[in-house]
Amino acid sequence: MKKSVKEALQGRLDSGKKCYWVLLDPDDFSLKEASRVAAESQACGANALLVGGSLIYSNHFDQFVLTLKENASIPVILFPGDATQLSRHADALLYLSLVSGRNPANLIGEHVKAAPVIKDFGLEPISTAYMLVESGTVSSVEFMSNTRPLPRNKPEIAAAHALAAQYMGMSMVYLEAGSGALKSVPPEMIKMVRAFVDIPIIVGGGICSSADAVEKLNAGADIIVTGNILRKENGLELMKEIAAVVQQFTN
Ligand code: 1GP
Repeated sequence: MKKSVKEALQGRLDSGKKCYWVLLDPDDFSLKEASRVAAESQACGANALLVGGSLIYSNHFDQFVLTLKENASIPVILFPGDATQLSRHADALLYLSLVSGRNPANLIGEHVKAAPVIKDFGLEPISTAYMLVESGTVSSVEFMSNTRPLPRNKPEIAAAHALAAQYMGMSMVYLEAGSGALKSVPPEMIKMVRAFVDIPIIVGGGICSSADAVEKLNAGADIIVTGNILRKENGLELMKEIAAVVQQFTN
């Protein structure tokens, strides 16, 4: 039987390897660009493609996901900002609870709306504790969710949130500085979360170089996410470098 996305991911992490995921916001790419970026991301060594955004105003979401599936064989995982960002063409979705905030819509409300659609589409939900970390400016997630991020110099608060999420049965923790963050998630915070939880830790937001990625991996991250670098002139080169250090990393 084919392994689920989560089983395949866990198998990779259990063998001591790390993962690199590339995030694509459907607003940033035409379908033609998406097909090229999907193939290039896979060629660079990305382990999965994430699709989503805090606010999406383009109307090609479903077709966008299908285009990625048609042009890459790595899993396409939804990273939805709300219950409207669903597609039957994806392999799985991060069933994100914004546990750093106290907005019931982002803790359970959108999940209730999405659940019957997820079942109907046969999508694999991966329950994920989404934790927004203060990063120097107001992020789209902060504004759209109307929640406050975790203070970046209080790793113990982040660790307590992550542990609570693990105790509640969530499968992964996502430490998020926000797309295009000026300051990425501090290593001290990743270290403390790592010391508290056994579940995989995803880190994203403001990671722009292989050195940034290595810093997060050394601190205990399992999965590195980048999005914005794709829009830089040398984005492809940066992606290759990040993919290389993630693939070669050993504890
Ligand atoms: C944002 O963590 C992701 O949700 C990626 O952030 O776009 O800054 O790489 P960047």
